[in-house]
Amino acid sequence: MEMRQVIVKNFHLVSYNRFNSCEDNDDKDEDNLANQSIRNISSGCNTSGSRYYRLSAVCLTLLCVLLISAVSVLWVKFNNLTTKNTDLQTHYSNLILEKEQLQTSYGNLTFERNQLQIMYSNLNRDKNQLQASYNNLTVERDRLQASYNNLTVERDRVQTSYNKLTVERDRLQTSYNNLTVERDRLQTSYNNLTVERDRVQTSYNNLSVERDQLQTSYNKLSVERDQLQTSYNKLSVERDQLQTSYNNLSVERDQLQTSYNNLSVERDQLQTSYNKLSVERDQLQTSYNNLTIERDRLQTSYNNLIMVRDQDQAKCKELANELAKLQTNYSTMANQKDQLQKEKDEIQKRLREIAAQAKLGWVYFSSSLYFISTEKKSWNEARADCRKKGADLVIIKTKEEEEVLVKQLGSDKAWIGLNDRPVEGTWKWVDGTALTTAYWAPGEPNNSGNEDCAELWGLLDKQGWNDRPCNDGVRWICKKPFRTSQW
Ligand SMILES: [Ca+2]
Ligand SMILES: [Ca+2]
Repeated sequence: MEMRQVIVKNFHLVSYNRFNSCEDNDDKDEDNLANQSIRNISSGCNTSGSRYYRLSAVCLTLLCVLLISAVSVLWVKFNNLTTKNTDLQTHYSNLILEKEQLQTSYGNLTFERNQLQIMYSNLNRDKNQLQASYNNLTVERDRLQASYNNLTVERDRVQTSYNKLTVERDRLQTSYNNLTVERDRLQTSYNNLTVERDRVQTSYNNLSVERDQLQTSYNKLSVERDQLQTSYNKLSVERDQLQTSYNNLSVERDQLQTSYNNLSVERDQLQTSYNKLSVERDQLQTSYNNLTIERDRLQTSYNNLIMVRDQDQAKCKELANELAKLQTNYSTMANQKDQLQKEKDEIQKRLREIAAQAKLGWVYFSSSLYFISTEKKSWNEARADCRKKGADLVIIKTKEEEEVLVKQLGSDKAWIGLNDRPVEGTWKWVDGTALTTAYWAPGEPNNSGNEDCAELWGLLDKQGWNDRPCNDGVRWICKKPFRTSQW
């Protein structure tokens, strides 16, 4: 219905425009065909108005019929389109539903695809692991195969060795059996030998006793042999003398032989004598040989004795030299002993003198004697007392001397032989020498109240020298050299 109202409205608008265009025909002359018609109509308007209106009404009627037909056609088409639109709407709804179903299916499929993807990844990883395991197993299998081959070879070799060892073992078993029999035999022999050894040991002990006895006898015989050797030497000399006599007699016998040539008996006798002499000669020859051997032995002993004697002589010379040295050392030590004895006597004498001085109150230190008074006097009176004692007030020259005097003085004060009375500030010792090394107490000398004489402080908190008015009464220290000659 709406579509129909729109179409009618458009038709009235077109008619109205056509009517307006008749009124404004002077202004509208662009389109050629329309302008021609309009000019014809305009010219008709001027000529015949009724005809124009009838023609217009016919045209309008025709136009209306035409429009109604068009509208009908359009209405039919619109209905068709509406039906199609409804169908399309239904179809669209179905499509939307299908799309949603497909969307759900797509989501399910995506989920399943993801799961499948994960499963695929897992399977791929498992596959890779299995592949790696397979590769490792392949390598392992190859290695085991190689090991198996090696073991097979080794087994064959071991089998061969086993066979050899079996044969060797059988051989060794046989040897072992033989050795067992041999061992039993040796054990028996060993037992017999043990018994024999004990018996031999006993015999050895007996023989040792006998050997000792024989050694004793041998020593006795050696002594006797030496005696016999002496006797033999004497007899040799006598034999030589007899030999000389015998030679003389032989000469005479030869002379007699000439005389007794005719006498066979004598010749036989002489022959007999000759034979005897031959025997005797042989004996003498034997004795001569023995003597030669004995002489060589004695010569060797003599040479050894000469060598020992030379060595002993050299030792004697060395001992003589050492004796001379010792004699010299002894003389030197004797002199030193005398010197030391003298020094000892001197020291003992000095000690006695020091002890005597100590009884008088003097103290010894480094070849000097010191007297520390118990009284208190002025510096002048103190010095006069020292001089009366053959000394003077102390002159301190070394740190050791200072320390000894401080120790002897104890916790007190005493005059020393130092003053600056002639020239203030110029300190001099009592022997006139200038002060070079001083041991003043801290802050001294200060000449506080005209202090011109020096005292020694042995106080616990103050040690050293102090200048002090000379008329003050304090203890004092005298010093004199220690000379033993004067005592
Ligand atoms: Ca002074
Ligand atoms: Ca002072």
